[in-house]
Amino acid sequence: MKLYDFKLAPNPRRVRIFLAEKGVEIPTVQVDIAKGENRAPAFRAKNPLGGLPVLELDDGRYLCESVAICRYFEEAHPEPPLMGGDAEERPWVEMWNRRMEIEVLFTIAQTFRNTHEFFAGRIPQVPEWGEVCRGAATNRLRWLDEELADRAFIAGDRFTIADITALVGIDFGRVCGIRIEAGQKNLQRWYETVSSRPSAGA
Ligand SMILES: N[C@@H](CCC(=O)N[C@@H](CS)C(=O)NCC(=O)O)C(=O)O
Repeated sequence: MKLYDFKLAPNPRRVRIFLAEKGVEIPTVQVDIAKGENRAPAFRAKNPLGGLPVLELDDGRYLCESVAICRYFEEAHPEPPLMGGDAEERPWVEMWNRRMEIEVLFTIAQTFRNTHEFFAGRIPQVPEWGEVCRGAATNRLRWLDEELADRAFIAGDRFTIADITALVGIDFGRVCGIRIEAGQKNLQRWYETVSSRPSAGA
């Protein structure tokens, strides 16, 4: 088993943090997005969409999508539960993780993809759409600050995959100038808590 990874990209970091929280170590292979290695035929044979991360299983299959890869490890290593400990908790963690994906990570990633020179010439960029996404991401961080007024973590009173998704999204926001604003005390408190976990270094 091995994980196709790129150290600088947020989605592979989601899986690395998840694995660190589980205490699971697997070999990784760096696929350099900056050099376009993820778009080369050798990698597209593994994932035709060219996205990272990809988990190569021992039977030769390639599991794509960060959350699917996390699910694989949640099932194989249930402790500590990061996707909900029981039937009552799982739908809530799923709801919050979806929200962190769609409302935070996606809007920040779309801002980057549509406005940053890194992607110029690599993908069709629509800067106006990037700015719409920047506004949405900024609003979503304000919303998240309000949500975190009465609980420690995104999905409740314990750390879950939803915190991982929000953390990688917010950290990635640096590359396109999206930051936690002064005065967002709940979000800042949460950020300091999750960033101080050893897994955040993954
Ligand atoms: N929904 C996918 C997204 C995969 C994805 O877009 N990964 C980014 C890195 S964060 C990527 O490979 N970008 C390079 C590209 O699109 O060329 C997942 O969660 O794994």
